[in-house]
Amino acid sequence: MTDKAPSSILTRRALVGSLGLAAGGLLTGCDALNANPGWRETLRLAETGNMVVQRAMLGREALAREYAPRDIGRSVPANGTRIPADSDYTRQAATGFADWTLAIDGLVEKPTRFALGQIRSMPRQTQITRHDCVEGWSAIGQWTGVNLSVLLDTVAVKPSARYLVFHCADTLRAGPYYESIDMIDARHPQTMMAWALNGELLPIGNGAPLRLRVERQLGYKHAKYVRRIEAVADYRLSYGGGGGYWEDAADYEWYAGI
Ligand SMILES: Nc1nc2c(c(=O)[nH]1)N[C@H]1C(S)=C(S)[C@@H](COP(=O)(O)O)O[C@H]1N2
Ligand SMILES: [Mo]
Repeated sequence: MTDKAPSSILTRRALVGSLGLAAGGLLTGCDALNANPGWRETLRLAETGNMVVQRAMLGREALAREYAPRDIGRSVPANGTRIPADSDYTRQAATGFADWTLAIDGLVEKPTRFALGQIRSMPRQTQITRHDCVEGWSAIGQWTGVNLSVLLDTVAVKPSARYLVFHCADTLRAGPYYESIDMIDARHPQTMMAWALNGELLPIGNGAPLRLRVERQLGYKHAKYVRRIEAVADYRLSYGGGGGYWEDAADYEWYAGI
């Protein structure tokens, strides 16, 4: 990657700014009504309701902390699978993933198989975030990729789809790696399919050629080596029912919020 990736498309300031604007809009030009105690009470109740809703929303939709370039560590350790041994993956890696595709199907209007080159030429975003693994380590890295919403809009996800299941190319002791997230995380402004790390194409250890970044959750949710995303109504019907490899194998929490 020779060009410099632009910074995150949606900054914290932009998010806070839009919320501030919405709140300000509610409070202008109502002096006459404000003199009426009944109306004031109505407003107060509405405000409380808004706060509850907003807090609940912000809890899931707030942005993960972004760091400065000087905070980037020397490398992000490779954890879990470091080199998939599966023959299909090995074959693809040998050609520099020239024929890698990402299929998006299930509950979508237009099931699509994206070529890697297509994905790399889509609008990109870059963010410097901290990866936290349950094993007790964390690492700050700069991730570049396509916002997942761009892909979801292209395939037109159906309203009946409530979760995305990420199918990976690597098989571990208990079976293929997979993960799942809900539509709130899928549509989060920092959720992306990343293809670069620290300004270089994604190394194999970190999930080449394509891995999920879902910044408000712990490391095991960030599926590496993703080759298929399936939109489903219920993740409990896939694989072992837990919604992810470690959820099935070791009872990890399905929602691993941080
Ligand atoms: N396909 C696949 N994805 C995976 C794993 C894996 O073994 N296979 N390990 C998970 C775990 S536990 C962590 S902490 C991160 C590690 O990402 P990294 O190798 O880039 O540090 O990937 C996650 N995604
Ligand atoms: Mo992890």
